[in-house]
Amino acid sequence: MEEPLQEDLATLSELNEKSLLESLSQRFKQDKIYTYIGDILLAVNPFKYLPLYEKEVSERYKFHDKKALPPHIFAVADRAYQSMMGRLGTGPMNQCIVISGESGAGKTESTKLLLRHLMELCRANSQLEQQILQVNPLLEAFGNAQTVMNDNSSRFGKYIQLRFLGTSVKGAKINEYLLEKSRVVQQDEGERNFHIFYCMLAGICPDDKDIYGLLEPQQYRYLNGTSLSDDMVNRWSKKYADVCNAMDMVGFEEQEKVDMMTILAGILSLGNIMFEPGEGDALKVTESSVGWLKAAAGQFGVQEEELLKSLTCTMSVTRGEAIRRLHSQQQAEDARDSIAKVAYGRVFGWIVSKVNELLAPNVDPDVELCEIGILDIFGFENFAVNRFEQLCINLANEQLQFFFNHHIFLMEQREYKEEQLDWEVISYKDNKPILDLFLTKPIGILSLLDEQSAFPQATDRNFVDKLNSKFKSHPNYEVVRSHSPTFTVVHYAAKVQYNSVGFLERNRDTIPASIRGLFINSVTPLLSLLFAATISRTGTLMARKAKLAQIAEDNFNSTRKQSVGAQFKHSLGVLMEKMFKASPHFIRCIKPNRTKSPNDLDSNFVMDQLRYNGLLETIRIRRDGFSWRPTFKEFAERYSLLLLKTDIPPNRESCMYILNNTRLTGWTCGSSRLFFKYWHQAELARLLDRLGRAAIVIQKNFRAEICRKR
Ligand code: AOV
Ligand code: MG
Repeated sequence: MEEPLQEDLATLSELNEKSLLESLSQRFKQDKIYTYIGDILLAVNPFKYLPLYEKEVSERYKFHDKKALPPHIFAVADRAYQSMMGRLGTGPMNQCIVISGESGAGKTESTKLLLRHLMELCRANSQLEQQILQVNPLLEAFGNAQTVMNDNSSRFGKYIQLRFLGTSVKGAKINEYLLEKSRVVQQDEGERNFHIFYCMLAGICPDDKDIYGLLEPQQYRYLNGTSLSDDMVNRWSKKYADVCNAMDMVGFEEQEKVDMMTILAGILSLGNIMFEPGEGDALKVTESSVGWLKAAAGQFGVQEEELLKSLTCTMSVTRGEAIRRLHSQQQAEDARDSIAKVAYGRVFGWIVSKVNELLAPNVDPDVELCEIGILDIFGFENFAVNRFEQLCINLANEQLQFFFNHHIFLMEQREYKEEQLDWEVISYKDNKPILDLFLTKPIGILSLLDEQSAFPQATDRNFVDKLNSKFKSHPNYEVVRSHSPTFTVVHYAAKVQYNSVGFLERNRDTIPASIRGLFINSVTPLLSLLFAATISRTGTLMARKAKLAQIAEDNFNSTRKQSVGAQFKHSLGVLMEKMFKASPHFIRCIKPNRTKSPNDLDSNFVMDQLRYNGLLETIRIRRDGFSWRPTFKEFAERYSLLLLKTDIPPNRESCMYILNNTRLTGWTCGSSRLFFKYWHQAELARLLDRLGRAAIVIQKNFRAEICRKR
């Protein structure tokens, strides 16, 4: 007979790296991809379809008893929902579900499953719930792309906040973080542009294709000459239908969709424009790209000469005099690429702000809503070449690891100490020094980058020299001796070598005023709106655009002058603050192998992830520690019901009295609070529930009695 497999690793009697790996890989072999560590869920990506998410399964996990069913992602959604409503341990409060794991580990799939189950829990099948579910395909089309690590890799981070009133969902809000815009103009070997381009080219009907002026994918430089096989055409065109459907469901207007597609077509044409020396110092477009210039100008709704001007020269005003500076070939190509990036970035930002506008809760502003947030960021990345984007992505992952450590190890053990519990300290790998290396002012990587970005003459090499001189003895920094300007950061997950070429430019991310001017005057309403937003304060906007511009401005304005790094740091800070105030639920995704294959668990690769995630220590603290620590007051107020009383003093004695009545074991008592194991919350909820049911029976009998007497 087979030995039963441990569903909760916090109950492993023998605990070491080997036994942990053994348990996980045995479970994986039987397609048991979910495992608990106390209240934390481990999810190993199966890379194949598993019949785990059918409607019946979802039904079974609704308001279920955790112990009665195998570990599941639906159980996490269920617990967050129950906790939000105050049915578990605490009063009603905001929740956040934090999903982590490296690129391709399964965070985005998990997010979708969580959303689905949460919508099931709300029971009703209203339009709003359908809209919320349709947001994902839409955002994925525009924000995901194939990378060497993941065929559907998120190239932006998102925090989805579901807003509830009582048990029903009233709206949602999405915060997005740092879309990897550079992908629009350049992809490395084995990688692709954002999905939407292929969807559009494969799925659009021939008539529309003519209207938008679209050609075959292999003709576009920004798509790296990719041609689509029949199979791919089928897949992508189905996706295109989904995207169109999602836009309709969420509530995009026809004209908006047309504008958006036209802008995307314009970006593709723009990418094909090449330059060569013309008369004197001036540049001209090559003969073969004259057509592309015409096409791009048409698609962007601007004058061909104006577009050419903004590509080939920069206008500036010095002492009241307009000065024209001609571009070099390189500068013209950079201008072309930066127009493409900024246009795409703004379309994406606009989609998100539009979604938020459409999903905003329609309730009185005074009504307080409860929230469940789901964080799905881009996972840790280590490519052959790592750029500014990877630096930001990996910083976000450090921040998340810090959040995890803080909750699981730091806060918990700090309370043991404060309350003088007899406790043998569990040490963990603290990544605070790495966060400091990035974020400290005035000498952290990001502030040094800002400092250098402010000098027009500084180079990417200067920046690395600065880093080398400041951090050469930092334990998480390594100087690299190389011709190219590179440096290494020893991250919590792995050592990553960054190539700083383009760091300054990407951090500045400025758009030349002439480009802004060009697009504001576009006859494509959406394009004009997207660029008008940033100058609306000068009052140059037409009244018709004012409201729309305000919406867009909310989205862009705060970000106008700051560098990309500073802005990212700020938004991470705001996110963390929000998450620290909520009650967290953790899902740790594990990638079983590097090759995206099913039925293959690479022990060394998985062990690495278990180690850098600190999972052994996590199991130890969940096994031996007390993850739920209410104060005497919190506990007495909530559980005095168990004594069928509500008016007992909220002190230690009352708590003892209540607890001694329950036959619960394994808890302990500090000087101002109680210390419970992770499973106690559910047991107490069960007791309350039973009592509730008993009360109903008593009431029924009582009523029956009265009826009989009458
Ligand atoms: P990620 O979000 O963690 O990576 P995804 O959620 O996109 O990773 O998962 C990568 C791929 O793994 C998916 O496209 C699926 O093919 C497969 N997969 C993940 N979870 C499951 C599951 N539960 N069942 C079946 N297949 C699954 V990144 O976004 O790259 O960090 O930036
Ligand atoms: Mg993802």
